[in-house]
Amino acid sequence: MAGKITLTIIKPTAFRNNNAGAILKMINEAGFKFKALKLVKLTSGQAGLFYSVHKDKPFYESLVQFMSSGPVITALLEKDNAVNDFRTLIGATNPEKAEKGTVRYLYGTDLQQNAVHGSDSDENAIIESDFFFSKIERF
Ligand code: IDP
Ligand code: MG
Repeated sequence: MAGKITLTIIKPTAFRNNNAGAILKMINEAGFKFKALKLVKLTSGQAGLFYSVHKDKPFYESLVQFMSSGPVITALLEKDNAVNDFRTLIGATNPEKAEKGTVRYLYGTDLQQNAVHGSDSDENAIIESDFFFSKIERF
């Protein structure tokens, strides 16, 4: 059975461009509940750890640099079928290929600066939630 949680990050450019409020509203209106939420600035070490599955990809260094370039909002979200429904809400990785009306279509500026992260599996949703949130930060 599909899990009920997923982890998102509103990436530095989307936050800097004042799109966080609109994105959080879309997330809420799509039926996700906030179980945890905070504003943080990652060090490059922390961003590197978060994206370590991509460490052999050509875009890794640049991604790590980008993700540690400014504050981000991260949230633990709850909904039935959370991982898949959230990826539908945000659209394809490349904003140019994302469906109209999706978060990445609306707020992504390029393949790297694509506005938001969304977990890719139930297993990674748990790992990523544990990366950001302690027990007393969850509701
Ligand atoms: P996802 O975020 O849709 O799950 P992943 O393949 O897991 O996509 O890639 C993680 C992040 O790395 C993407 O959201 C994007 O910011 C960045 N990225 C992915 N592929 C490329 C690329 O080819 N060039 C530059 N950045 C990329
Ligand atoms: Mg991914």
